[in-house]
Amino acid sequence: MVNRRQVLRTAGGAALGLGSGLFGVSRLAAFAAEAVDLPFGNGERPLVTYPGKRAMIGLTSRPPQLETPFSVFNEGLLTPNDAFFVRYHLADIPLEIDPVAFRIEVKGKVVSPLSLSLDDLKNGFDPVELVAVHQCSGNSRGFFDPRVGGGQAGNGLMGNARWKGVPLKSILEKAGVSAGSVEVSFGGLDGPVIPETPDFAKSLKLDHALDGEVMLAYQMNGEDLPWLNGFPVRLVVPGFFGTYWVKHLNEITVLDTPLDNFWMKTAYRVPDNDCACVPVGTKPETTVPIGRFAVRSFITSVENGAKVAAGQPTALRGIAFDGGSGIAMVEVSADGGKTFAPAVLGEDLGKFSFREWTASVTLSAGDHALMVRATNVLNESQPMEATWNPSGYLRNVVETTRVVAA
Ligand SMILES: Nc1nc2c(c(=O)[nH]1)N[C@H]1C(S)=C(S)[C@@H](COP(=O)(O)O)O[C@H]1N2
Ligand SMILES: [Mo]
Repeated sequence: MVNRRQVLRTAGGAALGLGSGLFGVSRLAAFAAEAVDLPFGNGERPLVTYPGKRAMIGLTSRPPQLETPFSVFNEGLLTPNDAFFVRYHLADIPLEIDPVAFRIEVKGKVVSPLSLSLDDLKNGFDPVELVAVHQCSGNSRGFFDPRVGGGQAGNGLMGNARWKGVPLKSILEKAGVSAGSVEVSFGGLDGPVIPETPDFAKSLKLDHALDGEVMLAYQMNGEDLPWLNGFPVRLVVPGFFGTYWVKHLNEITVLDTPLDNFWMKTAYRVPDNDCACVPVGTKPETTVPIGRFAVRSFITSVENGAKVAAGQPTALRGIAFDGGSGIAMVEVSADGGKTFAPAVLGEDLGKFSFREWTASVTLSAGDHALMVRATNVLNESQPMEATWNPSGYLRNVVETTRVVAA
């Protein structure tokens, strides 16, 4: 069999060695040809290249964590695979996977445990396709004021892709969920470097796992999943934050008690109230696992600080999304939020997708604060003032883009 083993390769074609390879800090520096400055304190980041990726904003190198340069979101509604963000928790990421030997074990409280090959997955079930936004809980954390701990990201830990795979429901139905089960947990091929670090695993409530929307995806935008985005199979949990989108998925376990590991019980929790927020600097009394995305919208066609022509129309374009009800309305303000006018919504790729919007503003000479605000089908919108929580999750304030008209 030719090319049976698939190995994460560098652009030059050499297989990565463990330890000294691409993921060493020294090598990363060699790849950092340019730098970018994210618009908050200590926002200087190298632009780095990894196998299968164009120049990306480097957040950490062990494990690789890459942010999408924001200009990519103006290129189209789907985020190209080579520009899609990368997030890992544990440094021991898989560098070599045999797609023929690869198996997904379906186990725990099931009638018949399964051991699924890629071929079983691709040919043994009816495939589905869905366009959905994927977003890290820590997207935009660098804008929190006061600042909070964790990866200091700009707005590039999100992306929109067409996912193809098999509904988790079909797999669980084939295995047969035993009576009394409450959750399903998911684990991937990556692991901690030292045994004291808790391995990454996440769980979903059983009814969520069986909703028919949660998917085991093996394709992204018509191609195999990029290695760093979870090759060969990842979980896609439409509308929910990326922490549940387990990559290199190889273990599905049906549970009769809730998963209470570090990643469910301690990390990725938000204040248990409507805004998932607390007064600045305080701690929530009770928390719940993070869930769906809040409504967000961005101007992508003009950058902060851009110069535009005074006295004539400036075309604006951007994106909006929410946790899966769909975008009902987008409005734009050219006067710092005093008045808003409706934007025109673009093509509808489905309720989990980025929704494009366009608008036109005519600005007098001088400085202007452009703002965009989206409202979803549930009539939820975005706050004019940023909310706060100690983990830096769920930023969804109405964003401001400052421009100079001349
Ligand atoms: N196996 C594995 N899956 C994982 C993670 C991880 O560390 N290991 N991180 C999660 C988090 S927090 C996010 S935001 C997404 C990132 O997915 P991406 O790298 O494809 O963008 O993967 C999720 N799935
Ligand atoms: Mo994340």
